[in-house]
Amino acid sequence: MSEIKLVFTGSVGAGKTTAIATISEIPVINTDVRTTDIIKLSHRKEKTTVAMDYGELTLDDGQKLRLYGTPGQHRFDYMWKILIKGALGLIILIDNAGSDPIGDLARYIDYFREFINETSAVIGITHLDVAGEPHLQLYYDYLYQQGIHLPIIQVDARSRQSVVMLIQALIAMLEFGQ
Ligand SMILES: Nc1nc2c(ncn2[C@@H]2O[C@H](COP(=O)(O)OP(=O)(O)O)[C@@H](O)[C@H]2O)c(=O)[nH]1
Ligand SMILES: [Mg+2]
Repeated sequence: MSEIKLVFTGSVGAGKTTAIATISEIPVINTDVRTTDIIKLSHRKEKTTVAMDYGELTLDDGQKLRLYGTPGQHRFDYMWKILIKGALGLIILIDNAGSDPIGDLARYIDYFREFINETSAVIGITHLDVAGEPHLQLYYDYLYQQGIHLPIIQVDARSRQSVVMLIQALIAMLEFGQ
């Protein structure tokens, strides 16, 4: 049975931990701690991931997905390098309700540029139900300026169907060797 490692990364509060928990068929391993315990986060989150999330999902064809979530905060970015090793695909989640979502995307694209060029990635924009702006077109404009062609998909990390669609888009790209 083949196994595929996928990594979820993206801004704090975008929904990485939730997305993995929503689709995982095993109880997720997660290293969330209360934000007040580690840092005064000026954010609406009670908990944040300090090391990683881990879950698993078996597709209909028997392929097993190993799902890793990175901590969002840049102060833990040493974990990003560790988690991305051996990964076949990257899912970048961006919180559309954040203070600078396009800037967030820019930072993750910059950090993972080499990986994206060598393998594959999809971008999921969350919280569009609570923040309609910026429109997806602005994200496309940014990628276009960067000469990067990746799918950008609206996603709600709380919805299994929504997260599975995002993953299927990534798998399809892997199969086409993009
Ligand atoms: N309204 C709304 N809430 C979402 C969406 N996606 C995730 N959330 C919520 O956002 C919060 C932060 O998610 P979390 O998974 O901890 O983010 P992480 O920091 O990326 O791991 C949780 O309360 C989720 O239920 C979305 O599309 N819309
Ligand atoms: Mg998290």
